Amino acid sequence: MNCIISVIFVTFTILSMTQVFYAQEESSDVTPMEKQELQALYSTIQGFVGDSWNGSSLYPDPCGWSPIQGVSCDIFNGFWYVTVLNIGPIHDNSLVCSDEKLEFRPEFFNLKYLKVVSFFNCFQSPNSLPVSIPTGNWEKLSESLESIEFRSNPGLIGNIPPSFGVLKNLQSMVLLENGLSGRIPIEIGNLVKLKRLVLSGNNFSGDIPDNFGGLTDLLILDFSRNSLSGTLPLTFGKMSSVLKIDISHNFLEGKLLDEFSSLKNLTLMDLRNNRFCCGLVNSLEEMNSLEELVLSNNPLGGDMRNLKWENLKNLVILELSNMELRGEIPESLSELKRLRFLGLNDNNLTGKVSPKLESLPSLNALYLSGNNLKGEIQFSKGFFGKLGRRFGAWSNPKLCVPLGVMSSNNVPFGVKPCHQQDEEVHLVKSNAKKERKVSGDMNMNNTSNFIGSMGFSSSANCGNLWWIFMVLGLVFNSYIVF
Ligand SMILES: *[C@@H]1O[C@H](CO)[C@@H](O)[C@H](O)[C@H]1NC(C)=O
Ligand SMILES: *[C@@H]1O[C@H](CO)[C@@H](O)[C@H](O)[C@H]1NC(C)=O
Ligand SMILES: *[C@@H]1O[C@H](CO)[C@@H](O)[C@H](O)[C@H]1NC(C)=O
Ligand SMILES: *[C@@H]1O[C@H](CO)[C@@H](O)[C@H](O)[C@H]1NC(C)=O
Ligand SMILES: *[C@@H]1O[C@H](CO)[C@@H](O)[C@H](O)[C@H]1NC(C)=O
Ligand SMILES: CC(=O)N[C@H]1CO[C@H](CO)[C@@H](O)[C@@H]1O
Repeated sequence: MNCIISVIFVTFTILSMTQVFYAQEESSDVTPMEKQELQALYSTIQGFVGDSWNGSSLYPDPCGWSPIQGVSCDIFNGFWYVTVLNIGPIHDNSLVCSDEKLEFRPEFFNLKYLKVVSFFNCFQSPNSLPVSIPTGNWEKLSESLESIEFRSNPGLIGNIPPSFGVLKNLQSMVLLENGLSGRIPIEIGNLVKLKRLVLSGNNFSGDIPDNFGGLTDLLILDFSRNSLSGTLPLTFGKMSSVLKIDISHNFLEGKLLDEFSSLKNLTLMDLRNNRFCCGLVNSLEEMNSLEELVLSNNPLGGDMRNLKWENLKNLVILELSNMELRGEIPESLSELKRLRFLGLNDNNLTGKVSPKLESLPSLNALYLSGNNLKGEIQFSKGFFGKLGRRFGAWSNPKLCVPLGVMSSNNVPFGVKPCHQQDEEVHLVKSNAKKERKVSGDMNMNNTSNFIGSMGFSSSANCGNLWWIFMVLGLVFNSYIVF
């Protein structure tokens, strides 16, 4: 018995010894790593996760048999080098930043083959432990670095260092939702290989530099949710390959550019919540690839009919609310067969609502509220049914819906029935005393409809309750009268 156990034990020992030997042989012969590179990696990580992290004991062979989550390596000239460094809680066993002292150690810049670096949820305390992006030494990474990302780091403050301009192989710069501020350095315009430039959700201020037109490979430009001001640089039109431009939620002003017409591949343009003025420009209708055009909340003004909307055949979302637009809603909108969302609310649009809009096969949200539209909305019950609460037309005093729709389950919120209006118009012509009386009665008889139109109609159970409210209202009214 004992003997068998011993034999098994010895066999196991021999087996595991071979394995250790084999592993050591592999790590020394097949995956050598320069000592300087190894130390640079440990020290860099320690700067972010804290001194208690002992890399050499936890991960003696980080590019070989003891990999670190978030770190990748590659072989150059027969040695392993770190190419990817991701810090932050992405996976369960990711490197997580310390909540005490955090720093960029100078050794970070010795990782000379570093291609991709990212910091997510790392620098958290803008008040007690703010950290800034180092200003020097980036030239050491200028050949290698292709992607740099700081995302959700409220404790990362200060400016974008102008020395980022040396990172000439950079293809992606994402500085999303940090505490960064100051101007966007003009040097960023030198990074001609950039495909993605995201500076959203910081507090950058000042102008957009006027040399960004040189970024001819750029696909995504997102400067949204900052404090940028000034006008759009004319060179924007030179970013001919760009797919998405989002500069919403800033203080940008001036005219929309004629140069937009060169942006033939643009699928998204979001300029909402700025101070753009001076009307819709015809260059908009030349961006044939546009799928989403969002210009809302700008004092733009102008007449929608000046554009050939039918040219924007790919449009899926058209959001033009709160822009001081005048004139009638152009019928050409009904040629945008892919349109799913049309927001024209809170403008000064006049005239009738074209029944042709119903023919848009994909439309499932239509907002017309807060305008000066008039007449009968000639959509079918089925259309109102399809849109439900995604149809808005309230606050158009002269607009009404046919009685037939009023009796259905999808009475549009806050729009009165046409019949009542006609009655009133008719009654105005008869004597005033009678009118007031009769019209008062009529209003009472139709109150249920009015309430229905305020959006409560769907809850049939409330019917009784509303009746009680109406009776109470009657009593209350009589009380006041007497
Ligand atoms: C880290 O671990 C190594 C090997 O286990 C040990 O020699 C060294 O003293 C440790 N360093 C620190 C700072 O604890
Ligand atoms: C953003 O920057 C502007 C201009 O520098 C400043 O006035 C404003 O207070 C800042 N906003 C925040 C939220 O820090
Ligand atoms: C626009 O997109 C097309 C198709 O994806 C591509 O072939 C073309 O090169 C792009 N144009 C520019 C200017 O990048
Ligand atoms: C809307 O347009 C009408 C008619 O052009 C004009 O009288 C009115 O002042 C405008 N309202 C606003 C808020 O601009
Ligand atoms: C309102 O309803 C009452 C009771 O059903 C009816 O007597 C009255 O004529 C109606 N008023 C009008 C204006 O139709
Ligand atoms: C839907 C509905 O009941 N509407 C009524 C509103 O009041 C007028 C005149 O009193 C009636 O003819 C409608 O039937």
